[in-house]
This record gives sequence, structure tokens and C-alpha cells, in this order.
Amino acid sequence: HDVDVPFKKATFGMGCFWACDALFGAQSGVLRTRVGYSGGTLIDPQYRKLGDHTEVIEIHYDPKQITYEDLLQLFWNNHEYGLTTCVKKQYMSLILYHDEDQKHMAEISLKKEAHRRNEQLITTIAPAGIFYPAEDYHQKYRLQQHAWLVQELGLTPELFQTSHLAARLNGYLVGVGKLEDFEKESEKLGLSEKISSFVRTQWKQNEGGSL
Ligand code: MHO
Repeated sequence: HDVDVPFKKATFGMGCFWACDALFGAQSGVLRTRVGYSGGTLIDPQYRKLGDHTEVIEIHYDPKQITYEDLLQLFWNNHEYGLTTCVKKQYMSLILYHDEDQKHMAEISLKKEAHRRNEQLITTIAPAGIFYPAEDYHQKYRLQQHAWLVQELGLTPELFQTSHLAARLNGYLVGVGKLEDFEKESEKLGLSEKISSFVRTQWKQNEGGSL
């Protein structure tokens, strides 16, 4: 279920975290993802009591396969409510950096993006603080809509936050990533033919749709 290589973390808020989870989960170089609440001060936020927190995704990535710049590009291009209108804090555009390099790259990329769009962007860049994982039912939300799949793969609530396989399938099922990548990795992931063909069909049905 997991891939044991050195990794870095990236944390972004860009709208409802279900969509981000799917978007990043199927990018090559992304090892695992989890969704949660961060950026605010309330202790132990919950979905129904978020306080000043934002819905965010925490990505673990292999910097040899995907760069922080690549992740930032996906960030800029996939906001649920755009980059210019203020939305409530729950869905704000937020980059939480994990080190000075990330801070620097985020600042440069914000400037470039604002220039390219010729607009003032509302994105906030801040240091990553405490990340509170969201409730189990929010993790790998798209995958969890297929109970039989969850069962056949032996996915537990804990694995929803740590499993490489869960992250990949959660994206592929809604048509994210490349089908050829899926074909290449389906064997490595140890998927049965039944599961592979189901994922393939879902990918084709959902490709290019909303996440
Ligand atoms: N529009 C979504 C928001 C959920 S997301 C976890 C809904 O159906 O409630 O904020």
C-alpha cells in the first residue's frame, strides 16, 4: 500500500478538499495525500466547527519525480472559486510552506501568476503550522463512494491517509492523471483484472469532468 522513499510535504488550500485530493493523488511523483484543516488557531477543528481554519490538502511527494514548481502550477490552475474573488476562509486560496525554499518559490510563482493574468490575486502564503486531519469520511472521498472497492483493497480509515494505492485510485477514478500511467502502474499496484477494468472504465467516463 505504501512507497518507502524520502519525501517532502506540500500543503495547499484551493476549495473543497475532495477535489484537491483527487487532483494531486494521481500525479506521478505524489506518494500519498491526506485532507484536513490548517492555517487557523482553533484547537481541534472539525468539519462542522472549523473556526478560522481552511480546508487543505497535505501532499507527500518525491522531489526526484515531481517538483514543488510542478505542484504550484497545479495549484494555480485548479482553484474551485478562482483566484480573484474572496471566498470564506474555509475555501480560501492558501499556500502553507514547509521550508524557506518553498516560501521563496511560492512568492516568486505568485508574482509571476499575477503578472501573467494581469490581476491581483488573493492567495495567502504562510508557514505550515498544525495540520488537523479531517474526519475519516472526507479522506479519499471519491474512492470511498465505491464501498466494494474499499473492501476488496482492504482499505482501513488509517490507510485512507497513508496508502499510495488509495491516493492513486482516488484520482484515476474521477479521470485525473494519464490512463497510460495507470496501465503502467496497475500491475505494480497489484490490482486484479476486475479492479483494473473498473478503474479504466471510470477514468474514461470522467476524464475532463469536474473533480
Ligand atoms: N459542496 C460540497 C462541499 C464539501 S467539501 C468537503 C458538499 O457537497 O458539501 O467542503
